[in-house]
Amino acid sequence: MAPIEWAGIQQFPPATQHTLHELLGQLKEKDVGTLTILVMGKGGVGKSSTVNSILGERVATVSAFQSEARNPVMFSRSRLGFTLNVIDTPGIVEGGYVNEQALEIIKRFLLGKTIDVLLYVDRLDAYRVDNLDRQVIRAITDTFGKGIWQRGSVVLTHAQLSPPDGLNYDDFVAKRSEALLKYVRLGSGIRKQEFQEHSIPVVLVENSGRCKTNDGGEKILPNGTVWISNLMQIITEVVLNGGKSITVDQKLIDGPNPNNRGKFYIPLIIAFQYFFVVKRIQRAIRSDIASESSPLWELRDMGLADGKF
Ligand SMILES: Nc1nc2c(ncn2[C@@H]2O[C@H](COP(=O)(O)OP(=O)(O)OP(=O)(O)O)[C@@H](O)[C@H]2O)c(=O)[nH]1
Ligand SMILES: [Mg+2]
Repeated sequence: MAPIEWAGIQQFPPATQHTLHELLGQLKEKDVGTLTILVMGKGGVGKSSTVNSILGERVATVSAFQSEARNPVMFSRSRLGFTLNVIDTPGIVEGGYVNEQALEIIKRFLLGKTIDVLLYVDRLDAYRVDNLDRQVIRAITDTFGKGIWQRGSVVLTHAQLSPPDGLNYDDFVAKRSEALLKYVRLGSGIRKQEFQEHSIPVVLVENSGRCKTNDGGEKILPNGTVWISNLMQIITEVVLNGGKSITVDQKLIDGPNPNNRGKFYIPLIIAFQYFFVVKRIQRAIRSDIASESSPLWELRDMGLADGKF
């Protein structure tokens, strides 16, 4: 079934449409004819709203309250021979824990699909990162493998804000990004150096209808960034510069955790250590006992050294 025409693109101001067409052109030039974006994150952070903002259509269900939706939804649109797929997913945190069942449903939904970009969504106006963020990142990493982060970007919604404590906007954004990226690093288990070499972009988003606009009618952030164009630009860069797309196959679904494959050898290593190390120690102890003469420290400990120390 051919995807329906991307009508929403015409909702954007001319300048944004121009940028989007240019980016599609860049992708097609590199033989990328399909772009599949997976949107994930905790509940209520603005995932569905971001999907709607990207498409320029109100298709994903947005709710101010905890949504009942349990199933991912994929929206496919085509434009000039190019196919854009955006996958909205339910939040994967419930009652302070990662909901494994929700993850399982997402995995099964993705079977046979190829993810080109992961958008990990959170809010800019959250002032703390905690262990739960780390667990969410770990759950995503365990599901798709570390490689997903080479195709990942952190999206921060609610970006039209006045920072607290008199901080300036860019400093606030830098601080929040840094804090969150640290948890992405810890949760994904990517080594510090590798993480620095392949930095994960952070993109700001303001989904509210009350977002400020520039003279051309394009939505802008407090620092002047034209955010829809910027978001699509970063997504394009991630595709063109990043690692490999992630194809979700049966092996990824029921196979061992893709990051833990080497752990298969752990029992073998332990057995090896037992035979070669423990046995040798045992032999050494036995020969020690056989040689009878107790060392001075042993005599001392037994109170028999008679002041020889
Ligand atoms: N001001 C503002 N509100 C936003 C933004 N993004 C989302 N919202 C609001 O936040 C609430 C939750 O948004 P959703 O898009 O439904 O969030 P979600 O992550 O899809 O939520 P779940 O699917 O329940 O996990 C809604 O009331 C949105 O209108 C944003 O960038 N700015
Ligand atoms: Mg949603």
